[in-house]
Amino acid sequence: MEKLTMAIQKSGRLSEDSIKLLKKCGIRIQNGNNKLKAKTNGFPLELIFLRDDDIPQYVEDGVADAGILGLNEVLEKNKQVEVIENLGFSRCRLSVAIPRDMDYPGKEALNGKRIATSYPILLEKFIRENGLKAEIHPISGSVEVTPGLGLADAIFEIVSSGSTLLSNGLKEVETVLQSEAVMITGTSLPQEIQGLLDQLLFRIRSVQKAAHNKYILLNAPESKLEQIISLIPGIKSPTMMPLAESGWYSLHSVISEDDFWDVIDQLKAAGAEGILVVPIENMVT
Ligand code: PRT
Ligand code: ZN
Repeated sequence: MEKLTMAIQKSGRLSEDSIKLLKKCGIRIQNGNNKLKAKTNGFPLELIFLRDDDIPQYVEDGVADAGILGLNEVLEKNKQVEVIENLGFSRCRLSVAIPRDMDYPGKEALNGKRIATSYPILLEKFIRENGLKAEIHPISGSVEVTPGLGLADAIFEIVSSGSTLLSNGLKEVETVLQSEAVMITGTSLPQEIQGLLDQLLFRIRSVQKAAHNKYILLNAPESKLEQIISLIPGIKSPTMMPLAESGWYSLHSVISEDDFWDVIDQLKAAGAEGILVVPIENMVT
């Protein structure tokens, strides 16, 4: 039987969440992740464990049908691959940072400066698109220490909480890219593999939808039913069950995480009582 081959990061910031996502899709790894390859249970999927830098090349070459890695790395490597899904974890940004006490009237402050980075391709693009003249210093690792050591005037690096910048006396002045983990594939997959990938994507989207929604249960007085039901329309309409106490109903529905607190406030104001909100494991709609 055909199998989908997917490359994920061997060890690093993406590994755990990549495996966790697969697990939520009902996929378990058979023989641990310290080997190069692993079989899985629960889906016709084989995993290859690689450095994230190598994943785009393996996918372009067709050694792996798909891969999970940061968008920043996909764009830097610039291979013939397609980003087919945002996965919502490992969110970070790629930014320009300069010493805290350096003036920054605008991007032109970077003219004539030496910028250290482990993303030279993306930095070159940023410099070109903004018509700047700056010198790129490609280095790997510990980019943030280079201004302090006099090796660079500015840096172009991944920022997450900002604490590494802070502890190195740097300030973020330009956010060039918002990144998160994404799934990539080759540009033309065999039909059968594409079918498997679509099945896997269906599971991933169900898991993501579930993570964005909550199950809500509440008690509503009969006189306020119409108003309360309109606040929690759910997938089709809420479930409604009479309570033992006459004149009261229990309503069950699904609400989105985005307007969660607004809806709760409106429900309370409308007379809902005993509101319970619980996580949803999976959502197949
Ligand atoms: O060994 P391999 O090559 O596979 O791994 P790697 O060392 O290249 O990558 P890894 O595991 O460090 O990161 C993998 C991916 O995670 C990156 O490509 C990003 O897409 C994403 N990611 C999310 C991050 C961060 N957050 C992050 N904070 N990657 C790196 N950092 C580093 C950053 O380089 C900087 O030095 O953390 C520091 C900044 O963090 P804050 O929180 O102090 O701002
Ligand atoms: Zn890497």
